[in-house]
Amino acid sequence: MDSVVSDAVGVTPLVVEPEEELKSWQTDRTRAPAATKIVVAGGFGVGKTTLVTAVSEITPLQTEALMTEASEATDDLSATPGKLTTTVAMDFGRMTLDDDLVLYLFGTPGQQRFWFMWDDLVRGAIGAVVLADTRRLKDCFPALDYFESCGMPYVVAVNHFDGSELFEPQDVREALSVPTHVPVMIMDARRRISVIETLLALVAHALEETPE
Ligand SMILES: Nc1nc2c(ncn2[C@@H]2O[C@H](COP(=O)(O)OP(=O)(O)OP(=O)(O)O)[C@@H](O)[C@H]2O)c(=O)[nH]1
Ligand SMILES: [Mg+2]
Repeated sequence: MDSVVSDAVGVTPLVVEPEEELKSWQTDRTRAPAATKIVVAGGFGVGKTTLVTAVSEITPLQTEALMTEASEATDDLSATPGKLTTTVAMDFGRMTLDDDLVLYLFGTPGQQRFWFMWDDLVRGAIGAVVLADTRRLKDCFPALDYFESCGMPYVVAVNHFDGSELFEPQDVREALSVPTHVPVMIMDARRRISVIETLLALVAHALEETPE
């Protein structure tokens, strides 16, 4: 029988749940999980919010606003005709990579008029995923330039949209002039496994670049 605690008349009795079995890493203080911050950047509508949503183990924080006819001239929706909203501040999600490593994912807003927020969003991050779409490669140049100039480790992740031509990572590397030490991969922002592979590549790369 569940034990019931009630010490005052009229107070709803508390049902004490049997104690959840704690895992070793939850009790071993020397193995407290390291929390790290990762930024997901890239051009407008490339799939940043989709990536954070696909992999987050908590309900992601989203700041989506409906797109209206007023932005037709500014925001090119030809590559993503089904897109109805845009991120106006940030996406936030959490992903536990293993017992020792928790990633906090911060998706940036893609529209140029919100780029001023990047400086705040990247503060304290260990690295960034720069998402690219091969149909509009130039849209990721501002993000590449940004992380190159601030010296933050990054990987280039090509979010392959169905129906678009599939390129080899080497072709993308050459087209974007990405240095050889920076990982370039083809992935699908909708698929959790694919996103995890991308995040693992970023963490490994960030550790190589800044081992301490
Ligand atoms: N087919 C396909 N559609 C995708 C993929 N990734 C995202 N989408 C769709 O593309 C659109 C853009 O996705 P978002 O995740 O909102 O893009 P975003 O980069 O966060 O956009 P902004 O925040 O407005 O810059 C949405 O309609 C998604 O459903 C993909 O890998 N394949
Ligand atoms: Mg978004």
